[in-house]
Order: sequence, then structure tokens, then C-alpha cells
Amino acid sequence: LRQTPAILWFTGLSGAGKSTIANRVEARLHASGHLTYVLDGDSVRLGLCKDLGFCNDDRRENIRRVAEVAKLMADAGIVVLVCLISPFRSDREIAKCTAGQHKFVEIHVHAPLAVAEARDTKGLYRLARRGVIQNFTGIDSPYEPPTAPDIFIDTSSTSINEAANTVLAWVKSH
Ligand code: GGZ
Repeated sequence: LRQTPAILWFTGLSGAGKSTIANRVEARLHASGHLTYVLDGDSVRLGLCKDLGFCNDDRRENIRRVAEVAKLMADAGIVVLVCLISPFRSDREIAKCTAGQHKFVEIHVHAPLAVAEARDTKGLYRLARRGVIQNFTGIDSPYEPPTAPDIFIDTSSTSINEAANTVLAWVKSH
């Protein structure tokens, strides 16, 4: 097994494609002998972060906890792929500091809001537009795009495979 700890931090709107790309990257890393783990907002919010909602403070706490767990996993030699909207620059900055000596790769998975909203795989945008869900990122809660991400992917013009290749190429060259 290859011990190559790193934290690949995928940030972007709901429906931008963070989890899809991260899962593809994970499969490829795993196949080449790396220890990997995906920490996804969806799943951590069922357990570790069950008590948290979507106000700014709860998002900050969600991101803080996941960053701490990612660090522990990286300490164990794992390549951790984090998929969180993580909409605020300051929170992503804290996550980066938490990573400490581990390589931290900020990956902005971008899709224009109209594209993410049209995908609406879980019907959440529709509920947000109707006001059934509040504080929805992109609708009535802001997303602050990274100003200098390590990797930028526009999923409205890039296939999952191309996106995964971009991430893997970057990781291998660093
Ligand atoms: C944003 C929400 C909201 C609100 C539920 N705002 O596409 P999804 O469904 O599967 O992923 C989204 C997920 C976002 O959780 P994160 O932990 O990534 O967010 S953060 O980093 O800001 O803490 C979405 C769903 O939860 N969801 N309500 N109001 N996304």
C-alpha cells in the first residue's frame, strides 16, 4: 500500500459535480494502490454532523469537524477527498490551516447556477425556489468562489472523465 497522505478539497455549489468527480478520482487512486476515503457532506451530515443545519455558524462547524477528521485520516496515510459546498473563503482557509503539513489541494468544481439548478438531481433547488428550504447556497445563501484554487473545473464544459484526469494529473505532478 502506498502511503501518500493528501487532502483533496472539492468546493462548489450543490449539483456542481463534486461527489461525482471525487468518486471517480478515488476509484482511480484506489486502483493504483493508494489508501483513500471520501468525506462527503451528505454522509457526514447523517452522523458526525447530524446536529448541524445550514446557517453560517453550522456550516462553519461542519467544515471544521470534517477538516479535523480529514487531518486525522491523512495522518494515517490516507488520501482524503472532501466534498463540501464550503461556501465561505474564511472556512476553507481554516480547513487549509487544519491540514497542517499535509498537502491540501483546493479544487473548485464550478457549474453556472442555471446549470446546477437545471440538473436538480435531488429536487432541492426547486424546494429552495419555492421557499420550502431556506439558506440554500446559490439561492438565498452566498457562495464565495475561490480566488486562486489549485484546480478549476467547469462541469458545464468538462466530462467527468476529463475532470478526473485533470485532478489525477495535478496530484501526480505534485
Ligand atoms: C445547501 C443543502 C441545503 C442548503 C440541504 N444549502 O447536493 P446535495 O444536497 O446532496 O449536497 C448539499 C448538501 C450540502 O451540505 P454540505 O455539508 O456540503 O454544506 S456546507 O459545506 O455548506 O456545510 C445539498 C444538501 O446538503 N442541502 N439543505 N440549505 N445545501
